[in-house]
Amino acid sequence: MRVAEVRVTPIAFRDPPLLNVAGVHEPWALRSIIEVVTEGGRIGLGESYGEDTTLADLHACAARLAGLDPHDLNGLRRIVAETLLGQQEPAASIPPSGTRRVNVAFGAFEVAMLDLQAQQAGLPLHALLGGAVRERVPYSAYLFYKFARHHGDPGYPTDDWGEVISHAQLVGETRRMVREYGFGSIKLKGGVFEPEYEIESLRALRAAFPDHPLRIDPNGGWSVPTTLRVLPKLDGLLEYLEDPTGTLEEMAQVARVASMPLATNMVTVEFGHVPKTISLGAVQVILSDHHYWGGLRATQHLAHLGRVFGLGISMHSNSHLGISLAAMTHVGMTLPNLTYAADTHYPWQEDEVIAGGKLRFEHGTLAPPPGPGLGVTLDRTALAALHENWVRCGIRRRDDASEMLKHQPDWKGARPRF
Ligand code: GKR
Ligand code: MG
Repeated sequence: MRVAEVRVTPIAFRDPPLLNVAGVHEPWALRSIIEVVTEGGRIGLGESYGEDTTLADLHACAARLAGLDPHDLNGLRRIVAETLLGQQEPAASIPPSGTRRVNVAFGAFEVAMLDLQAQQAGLPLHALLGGAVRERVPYSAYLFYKFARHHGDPGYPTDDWGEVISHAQLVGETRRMVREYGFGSIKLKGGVFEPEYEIESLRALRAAFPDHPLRIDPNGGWSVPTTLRVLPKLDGLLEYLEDPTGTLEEMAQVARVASMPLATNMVTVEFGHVPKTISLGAVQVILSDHHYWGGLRATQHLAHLGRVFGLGISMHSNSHLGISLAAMTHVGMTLPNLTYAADTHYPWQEDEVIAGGKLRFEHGTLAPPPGPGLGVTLDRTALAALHENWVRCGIRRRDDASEMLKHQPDWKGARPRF
């Protein structure tokens, strides 16, 4: 089996006006769809970021992949590193930082090549990855405060979630998400309002959902003094506190006094960050993400390191479609220490690029689509329409801050915000 051609298609899909520390989601979220086509006409799929910088990297690498055996993942890594860094990565050790760009591009193609390997073997991807330790992967309800509508006319109907700013509105959003998807745990995207307000929201959620584990993620929006001030109010309320502060050192200061585990997808984001994370005792849970940790095998390596160092493992998400969700689910099935329900933005996305439409959760969990490989194929009509969105929307880089300034011209985005 040899690669004949690699196609990278930028797409844009509808995204609701979800609030976070950086501002508000724009009307269109960007993504790239990767197709690795073999000489025999088999197609392996991947999904990654759609920002112009990532697209440039993916296109540059894609042009050099013809002739590669999809089993040769070391060969893939070599080509990606040579293309993006102009040289090989050091063999002896992983640098303390700076591998993210290579990891992102490698991860995008690695998923597609693993899809091909598994298709050829006639195995579901989780079997190729070593076998399932669970039949289904649990996901959490990912709550956002949100505006009722986008600023201006995005050219499509307003979403039907309405405004979510008050505690009652947030409880309503959660009730709908739990009713429709069956999620058994809850994550609140924080860093939007004063921490005390968001903690009141958590209390309202606790009252409405007494048995659901809760998390809050201010995305580094709180200073250390602010976090230390509000920590006692969070005692007994959270299964983990995600990225309250913005640096490893700050997380370590918080961790020394926090009663709950600290989780991150912001301060430990490459293997080179792991030694310092451990020596500082900065976090207790790492949110893995195959899109930037370097693919599905890297996700398994990270989970294994978690076992070595006694760290919990969960999964991070950005706005994404079904190829990413299928990949997350396959790898999640193979991680013995996936000790927390994974994040997913999927309920917020109405568009889809895979044939058969949206994947369906049961009791807050997902099993991958049946069949060899990832189990998903492309809906070509949808792909063309989503690509057309990308051509027309003009957004080439996510910019939540500029979008927020359209709603609130006096909004201040400096971090820490509180
Ligand atoms: O989609 O607004 C968002 C999130 O804030 C996202 O950008 C984060 O990367 O979900 C993510 C997180 O857990 O930090
Ligand atoms: Mg996070």
